[in-house]
Amino acid sequence: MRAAKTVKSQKSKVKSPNLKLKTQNSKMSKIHISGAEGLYKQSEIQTVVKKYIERALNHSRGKADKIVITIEDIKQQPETITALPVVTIENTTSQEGGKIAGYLLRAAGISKIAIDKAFELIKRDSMRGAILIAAEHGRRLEPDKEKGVRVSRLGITKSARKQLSIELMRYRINTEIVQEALILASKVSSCNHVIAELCISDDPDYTTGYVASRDFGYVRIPHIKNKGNKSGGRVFFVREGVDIRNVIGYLEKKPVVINKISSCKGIESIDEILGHPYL
Ligand code: PML
Repeated sequence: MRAAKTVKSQKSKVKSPNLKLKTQNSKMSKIHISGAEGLYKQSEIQTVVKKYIERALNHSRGKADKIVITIEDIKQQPETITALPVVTIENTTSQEGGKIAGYLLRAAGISKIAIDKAFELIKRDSMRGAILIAAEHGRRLEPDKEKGVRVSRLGITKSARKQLSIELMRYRINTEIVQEALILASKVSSCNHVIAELCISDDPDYTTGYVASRDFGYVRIPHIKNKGNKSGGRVFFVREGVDIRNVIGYLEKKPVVINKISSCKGIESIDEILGHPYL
């Protein structure tokens, strides 16, 4: 399901080629409000579609004027995976949040140049799909830079969802946003060619982001950006030299379902998460 609304872009001052400031006329543009998807049995479709419609109509980001629902018959048997373990780090400022994300990504083996590039791209514009960056040289890899990569065909079994809710409830983080982000991050990290992921929400009211990797799981960073900031996105750091079509094929097309949950933790320090003092 995807929901969007049309808004008037505000008048803005832009620099014309001869460097004089001029005012642009306001334009209409579409903004993304909500998106969700899953793998379900045929018998569950009616209930799920109803839930998606309710969600699109009552979203905190505003009322959708366009909702698109697509139902697709998936023939391929899904691969089953275990969800990443969830842990939360404590931080108070976005500067600190950015530094923590950087430490974790460095510890996962991502170069500084690739990390800086990821933050620069996320700050520059919010993309619907994810950005792929080569973990060492920091080159951008996805062929369609406008669209990015849309992680699709992912789900969770009913019993695993129940177990996940129990785990997340222990730390008072059992929300749809956390569950869906974890499902996505678990599929992404199950792709052997992806080393780590950085996610910053594009919702201006949601300041929690995460760094995920097979090495240390799904690490939530509560203040990775300031409230009111609309920039956000996902970056997947990919091993150098891999066939990028295979990576995109797996992320977009391979059906993957979570059938096991890892035990989650509450708040931990970066040293506890990494298992050794970082500095
Ligand atoms: C999103 O807006 O969908 C991304 C949310 C990422 C963080 C979720 C969490 O709180 O763990």
